[in-house]
Amino acid sequence: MTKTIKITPFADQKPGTSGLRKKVPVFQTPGYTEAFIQSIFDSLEGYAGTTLVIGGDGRYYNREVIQTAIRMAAANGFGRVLVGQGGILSTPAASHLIRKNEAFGGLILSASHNPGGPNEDFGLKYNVANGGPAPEKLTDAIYSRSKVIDRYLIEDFDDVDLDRIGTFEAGGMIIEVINPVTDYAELMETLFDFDAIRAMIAGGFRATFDAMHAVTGPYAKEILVRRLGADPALVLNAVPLEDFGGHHPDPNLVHAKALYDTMMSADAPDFGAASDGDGDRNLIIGKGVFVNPSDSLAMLAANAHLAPGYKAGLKGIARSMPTSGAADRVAEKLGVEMHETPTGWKFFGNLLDAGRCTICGEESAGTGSDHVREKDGLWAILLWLNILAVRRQSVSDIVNDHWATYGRTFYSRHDYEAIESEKANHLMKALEDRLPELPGQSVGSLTVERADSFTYHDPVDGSISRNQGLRILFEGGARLVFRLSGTGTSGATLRVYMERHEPDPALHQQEAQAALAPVIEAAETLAGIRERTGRDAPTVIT
Ligand code: G16
Repeated sequence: MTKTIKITPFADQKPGTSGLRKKVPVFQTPGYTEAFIQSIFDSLEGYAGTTLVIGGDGRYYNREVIQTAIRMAAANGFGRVLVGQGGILSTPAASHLIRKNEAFGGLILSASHNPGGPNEDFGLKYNVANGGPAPEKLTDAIYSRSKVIDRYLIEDFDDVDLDRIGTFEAGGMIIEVINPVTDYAELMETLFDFDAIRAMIAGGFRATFDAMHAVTGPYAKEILVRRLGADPALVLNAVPLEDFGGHHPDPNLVHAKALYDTMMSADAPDFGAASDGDGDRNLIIGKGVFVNPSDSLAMLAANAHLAPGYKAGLKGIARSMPTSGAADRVAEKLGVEMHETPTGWKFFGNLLDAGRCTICGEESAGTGSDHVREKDGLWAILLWLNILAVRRQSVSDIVNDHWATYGRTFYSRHDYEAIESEKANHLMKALEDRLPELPGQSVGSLTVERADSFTYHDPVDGSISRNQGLRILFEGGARLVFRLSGTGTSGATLRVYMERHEPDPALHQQEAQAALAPVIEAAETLAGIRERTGRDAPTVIT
């Protein structure tokens, strides 16, 4: 029976860079989760009788919200839901399922790389029929609706057994509990040369993967171990846990330090990789060499034609604005379009749908292609493996060769996490106010050429997104970007992105922080980070 439950709206349901992310106790506030889900449904049109995909990264509270979402989908008139067994679906697998089944959309329950547990983070986002995150127009509509919503609809039936694969009927709706891995693994087989990768591994190539106790464990076991023959002992932390074993499932050099240390040791495997909470991010480390995500995007784009799914070449490349310009040089050489979008995978959707780009990437450890409409951690790892199998060179050789061809773009991001929102806003405002007077000014050894607040004009639908980060471009091509993260759940996170291109191969082996020292100094001089935030050093340097 459908029940209509009265509620008072919540003022804080504004989706961020990737859906709504809050602490678990906030989502547990009576009516909170329901109000947000109903605001999503109320912002959609024409879904009666259609299919909705539901799944999450397995974090604490995942199962409870999935039961609520299923009951609400039934009450609101969906005809069928597809839900991953155990409530599990990686974000790219969910994107693929939406596309493959021509679903109306999907609810993805994840706070990505943020920690999980009773007092940690939870998240909820809606993906549209192309499999990608809801565009800004829709997230704005959801937020507007959430401010006035006064009721939600829910069916009254027993919990669905999420652990049993099968088809059930409840509340007038079909519920299919499906294997979360099978369809995704099949898609990967169509894109990559599994025989070549299998032969490389059989020949003694050692690949290790850290699933960080997050969603990719089952995917890695099926694809890397069962289908490609990788040593199961080298697939680490493969059991998804509600609290990710107490760690941050964030594949960076801080939270995947054990993997990094292994890869820097004398008897390191040939290839090391990790993914995040919901399986859309990737970390790539060769023996003795970390590949920064901006470089990884450029290297994957330059070599993608070596994999069967991309042998026809690329239609174009897209990157988020704060991502380094390394990929631009590849696009130029290939003679294909290059697009610069705001941070957030949702901005790639239109370009991919319109066939304006094939590969996209972000500095925040995300790379993907037009096979789905999300970034895809295992996809990036498999593309690297495919390239390694064809080129028969080490990661380090491929990296050095790329730099020799295109020059090296030194790149780093400094994060100042959980600073007071007011302080962060003041810092950004003060810097923005100064932008018009900066061109021509010297900052240490650098001279400002141009400074602006990034505005994106979507070439496909003409929409305009303003205030997407402050850019300071120096003569000679060095660049500094400031923006506030849209994914944190406590206070504000200031991100400062630095880059500098170095054409001379004799200077390519410098350490990134040293190579970027003048740009790092300029960041402090221009924004007064220490004084304004009270922080002496960044929380995380990547
Ligand atoms: C999300 C978005 C990405 C974005 C990243 C960081 O990733 O999907 O597009 O680059 O957040 O965003 P911010 O700098 O605003 O924190 P994920 O993996 O968290 O879903």
